[in-house]
Amino acid sequence: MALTTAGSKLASLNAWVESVAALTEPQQIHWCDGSDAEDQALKLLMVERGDLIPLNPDTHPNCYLHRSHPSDVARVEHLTFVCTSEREDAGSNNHWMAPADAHAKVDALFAGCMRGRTLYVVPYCMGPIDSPIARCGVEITDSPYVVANMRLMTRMGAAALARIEREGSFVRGLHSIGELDPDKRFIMHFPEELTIKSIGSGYGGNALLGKKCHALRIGSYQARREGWLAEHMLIVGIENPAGETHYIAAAFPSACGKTNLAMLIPPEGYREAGWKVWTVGDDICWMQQDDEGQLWAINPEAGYFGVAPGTGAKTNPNALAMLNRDAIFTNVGLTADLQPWWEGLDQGRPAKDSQGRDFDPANGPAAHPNARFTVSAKQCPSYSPVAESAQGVPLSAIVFGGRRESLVPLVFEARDWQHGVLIGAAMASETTAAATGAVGVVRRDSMAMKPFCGYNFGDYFAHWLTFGKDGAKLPKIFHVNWFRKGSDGKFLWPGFGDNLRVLEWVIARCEGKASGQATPIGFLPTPDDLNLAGLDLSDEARDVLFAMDPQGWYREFEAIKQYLHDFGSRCPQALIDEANLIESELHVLQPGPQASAA
Ligand code: OXD
Ligand code: MN
Repeated sequence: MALTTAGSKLASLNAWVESVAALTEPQQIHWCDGSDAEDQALKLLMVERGDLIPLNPDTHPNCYLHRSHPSDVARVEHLTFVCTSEREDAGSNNHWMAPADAHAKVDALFAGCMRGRTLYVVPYCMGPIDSPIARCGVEITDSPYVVANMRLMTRMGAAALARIEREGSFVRGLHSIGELDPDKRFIMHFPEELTIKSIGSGYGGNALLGKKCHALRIGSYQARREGWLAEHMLIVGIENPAGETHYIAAAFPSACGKTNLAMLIPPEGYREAGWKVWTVGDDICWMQQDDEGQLWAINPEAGYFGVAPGTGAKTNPNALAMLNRDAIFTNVGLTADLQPWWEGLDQGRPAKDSQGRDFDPANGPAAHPNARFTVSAKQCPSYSPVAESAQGVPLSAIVFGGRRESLVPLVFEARDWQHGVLIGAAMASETTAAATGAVGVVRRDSMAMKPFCGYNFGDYFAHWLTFGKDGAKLPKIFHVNWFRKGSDGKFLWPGFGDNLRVLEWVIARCEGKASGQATPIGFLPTPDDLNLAGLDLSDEARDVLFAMDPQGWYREFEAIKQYLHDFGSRCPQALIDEANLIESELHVLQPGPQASAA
């Protein structure tokens, strides 16, 4: 077995690579430098093996299609474990396995799994390479597809290795495609050891270990230990006509439009008036608090791993504009002239479906509902000029949101930080295709972190509360719902670019310039508080989107309290008290005998 490069100056890194090689028995080892030449060579190799299909060089230069195994198209939450010494530390929000058992289980699968294959050592940095908020890791993988994606999604290669050698510490991620067998698939996290072991899947969320595994599961654990926050949030800058930019971080569950919101194009009237939207990140946000309590945020990622279906000229023209060069597409359909195709794209026709069969609507959509694109963040036309800033961007607001067809109004604002943390903790949403399992079922998804928090949610809520120090210059917290449906089952709010109307109110509230009505669940705008000019909202939409239904919310708070109680003594009492207070205020508003009983 020959090292193709000299390894690193860090003995602990070399020793780890050697021990993994002894276990997995690769044919050769390649230390990735992240160069163009390396990337091109890997892509050539994958094309030769049939793992990548080059797309039309005229319309999509340097773009490729990858088709994954049909059983390997999404995250597998039931096979994802957080392996802390104490079960309680992982919490009921995670699947747990004792670390020794988990190591034994996966190491048996890793034994000899790279025979005949190349072991790639992928040093990467999550965040701008010179940012104090950034953290580094090394992924070992036997998948060149993973290497090519990691190069787009992280700062990968020589510069990251230099930082790792300087700092002497890094998160260890071991990945192998293994036998690509769903019965031998595990995504194991060992937060106490800053280690990840993932086998049996090549799907991004399971295999690009910098993303969900490091930046969220291990990252959230590191963040609690070190006093910061690692969140499943987009970061967007909204520039008003006066040239002032407010940064907003927003948490939505997977496949609820984070990428679209991060790249929003203002409606015509707003554009003419001079509003601009700047994309900092579309999925993950790491935040640190300064001495004044201000939260500063970076996007730890360097690219977008976005859901392709539904991305079109109306929903996300910025995304479309960045996808016509240097991109990797996974499980999309293909036109006859080798252009990528998915449902929601306004042009072209599919000739092949995501599995490479001749397209036949009887087989379902051409693109898999969780088909993805991977592309460098820099290709986004709205990429923020400060997205690479080492200190990050200062946050004015944090927005939580879910996919709720009933009850939840378009937008409301928390009274204070503690109430905001409760709003985040109580978040619920209908499930999507980003994870294997039933779609459309409402489940609680605190801060959109249910699949991603690397420790007990009770401790996580307590950690969030620690930022709410007296006098801290904290962002205001809001909740939005773009997905409310009317009696005809259709969405009541147009969404996409028009979401800026809601963000304008959010910013005006942060500046103390807009009014809101106090209700037990928080401050709500009236239709007059939002700029709805040029929108054709139905009477039902005007009634429902801005209303608070006390009876429905009373029932919701009973469920929220039950959910919090399920975390037992780890759930901070302050959140339970806050929920009790709101519930009693809602009780008073109930019609009939209940109200008089209050
Ligand atoms: C993602 C997800 O891929 O949340 O971002 O599943
Ligand atoms: Mn996500």
